[in-house]
Amino acid sequence: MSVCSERAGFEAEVQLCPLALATMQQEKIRSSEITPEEVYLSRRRVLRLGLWVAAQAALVNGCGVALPTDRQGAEAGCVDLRAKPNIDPRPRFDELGDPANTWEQITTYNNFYEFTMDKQRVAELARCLKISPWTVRVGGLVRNPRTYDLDTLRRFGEEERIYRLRCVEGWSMVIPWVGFPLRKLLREVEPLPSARYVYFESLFDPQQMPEQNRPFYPWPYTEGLRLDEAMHELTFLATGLYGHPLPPQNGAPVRLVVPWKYGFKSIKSIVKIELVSEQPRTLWNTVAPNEYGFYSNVNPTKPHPRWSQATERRIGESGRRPTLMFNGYEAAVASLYAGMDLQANY
Ligand SMILES: Nc1nc2c(c(=O)[nH]1)N[C@H]1C(S)=C(S)[C@@H](COP(=O)(O)O)O[C@H]1N2
Ligand SMILES: [Mo]
Repeated sequence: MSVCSERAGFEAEVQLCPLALATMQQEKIRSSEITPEEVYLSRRRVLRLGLWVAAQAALVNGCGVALPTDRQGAEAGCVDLRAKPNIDPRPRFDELGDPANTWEQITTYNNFYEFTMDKQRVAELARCLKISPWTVRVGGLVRNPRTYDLDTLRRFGEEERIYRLRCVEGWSMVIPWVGFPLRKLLREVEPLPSARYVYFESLFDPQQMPEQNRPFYPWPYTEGLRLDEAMHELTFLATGLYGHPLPPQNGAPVRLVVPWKYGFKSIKSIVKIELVSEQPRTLWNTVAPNEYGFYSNVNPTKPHPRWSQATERRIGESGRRPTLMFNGYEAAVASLYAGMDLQANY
């Protein structure tokens, strides 16, 4: 299936962001409640829609909106979006037999709100993200606090994991990551007995990340796991994709992947990991605690307050497929939640 048909599907998708939804529904909001930011956003949305329609009419490239070449091409420190990486052509499948999504699909439909809420513009806006030098500071309640650079992270080895990624918005992909289990790193820093949670922080750099200059979200992007979740064999730190280094839009140079949880738990472009004793604050849980719980395990029987989670659209497929409990990883992870009420602890 081509990228064109995906664009059509995109319109049907719900959006993570409660603010964006408020914008779309603003006719329903009394005008006195509309802040200048919301009005601005809605104008931009209208403008963008206009551009999209114009581009469709012009049938640029047969289907897509062509980027001006200066936003695609090679310059120092930027990814050349026209250069297609050399990928081993053998088909890849997840353990349920579903084919991996293509490089093209995985790198052109992204959520990375520091850059934009427009999934199809993340690649373009993130392409000059400076990923070298890069350090990840690991500290808090550990015996051996340590700052890792990319070379020292590579010592943990590189293996491929083909995981499903299920976004809370109701779409999914199968992604062949490269990286290593987070627990290898955690074992090296040696959590103290008082450590019960792991806190993660993304890069905060408003010069590079335009949305961080706006007041909508409590930047930097933050996430958290219980220590036993973080130590689980499936919990992964990815540094690559399809055998290549991670592109900026997918969270270069290093991002978390927690395949049984909604995609937003898989925090990108990590600069800090801290072992802590109390459940840490996370961006989405701070913005809308009733919509985005700390656990956020994929659960088709627990609807999001604004939409059902029973089905999903696999990118590249038409129609919807049932969503699986724990995103299909139930046998591996259900024991982490033995005795827990999963409706209350969402
Ligand atoms: N720092 C940061 N991490 C993030 C996000 C984000 O906006 N910022 N989006 C999350 C969401 S909602 C999803 S679905 C996944 C998307 O990962 P992908 O673009 O590599 O598919 O990244 C997650 N990690
Ligand atoms: Mo997501």
